[in-house]
Amino acid sequence: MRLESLTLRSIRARAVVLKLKRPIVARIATLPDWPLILIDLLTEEGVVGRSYLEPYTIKAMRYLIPALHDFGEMLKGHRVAPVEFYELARKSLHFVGYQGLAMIAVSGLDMAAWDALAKAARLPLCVLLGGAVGPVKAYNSNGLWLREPERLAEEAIELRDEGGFTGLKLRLGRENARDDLRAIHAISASVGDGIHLMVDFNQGLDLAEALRRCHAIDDLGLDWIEEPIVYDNFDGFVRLSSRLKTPIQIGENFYGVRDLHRALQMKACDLVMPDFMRIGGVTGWLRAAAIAGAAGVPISTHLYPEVAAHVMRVTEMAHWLEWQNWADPVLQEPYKILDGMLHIPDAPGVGLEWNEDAVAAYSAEL
Ligand code: SMN
Ligand code: MG
Repeated sequence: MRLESLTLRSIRARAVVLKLKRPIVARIATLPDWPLILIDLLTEEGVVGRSYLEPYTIKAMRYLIPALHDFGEMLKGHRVAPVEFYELARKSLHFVGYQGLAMIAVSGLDMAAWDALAKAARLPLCVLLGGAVGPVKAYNSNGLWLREPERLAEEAIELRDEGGFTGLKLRLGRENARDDLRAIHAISASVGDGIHLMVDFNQGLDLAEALRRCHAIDDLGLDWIEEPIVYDNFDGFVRLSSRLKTPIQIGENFYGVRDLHRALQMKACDLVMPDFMRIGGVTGWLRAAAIAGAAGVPISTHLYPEVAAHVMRVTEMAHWLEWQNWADPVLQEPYKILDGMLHIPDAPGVGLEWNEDAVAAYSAEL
């Protein structure tokens, strides 16, 4: 099959709501459920490109699904060309803004289009992008939420042993800073020295509090401190990064590549970790990764471990892949972790196929 013969027929977007094994308890929200939008990009030639979006709230799916269906109408009959789709879809929503929900919908389309293209070429996505199938270094982000510090010691061992991980992320931002310290100490003592520890405040602090609480954990050898303050306060992040020894990590709330560019120009952070539904899918990632590469800033991924693994294989300053496998219940072949490395299946595209029985079981009425 010649790639240019791939023609979009329609887009199908379905809502499912999964239960989390370890409910999210973060400073910003408590979430027992994990909603997903499953996207199928159907082509005239029979190839189906697949992606999913993780919009955090069930309500957000009410706005995103119609936008995805509108893209399908608009692009019907077009050759599947992800970069062109990206531009056309963005322009079609520019009156409501390039960021927020518009960017999330575009990102979902983009990831499905890249998957379709790689499937048509019968290549894993990372190979289509010029890389090779291989392992990707991952940390386990499946748990260590804001629970009682003493209970985290056992959970940390469980998480480490889920896949021989060498990195774990815990969440901070408890009412009392001393309880955060107890959590860090309990986890370090249980997993030992060889494990990298990242911490995430989930935007929970104001700047004054953040300065105080980040200084208090600055000598603990943490790999990074993530989002201590609200995501769009770049001036605040400049102050924090310039005063702390521990690297400041931001980026899961960059809406598009310009946010990353601006953060790096301002020296708002030491590390970046774009999220695929906000940076602009694969197209947005490739552009972001080029900027981080030129700036010499290590770049990690946020959620979407399957797509993340593929693009990390072609990312100059690839740092850590965030492993969380919350979409596994609806996947036919969940990705596997071995010795702390995520292994990309040697299959065409990204390698996402839906388990339709599970999709029916978790299907959500909106
Ligand atoms: C996070 C991810 C998903 C839900 C809540 C919080 C977190 C992370 O910010 O970086 O993993
Ligand atoms: Mg985070």
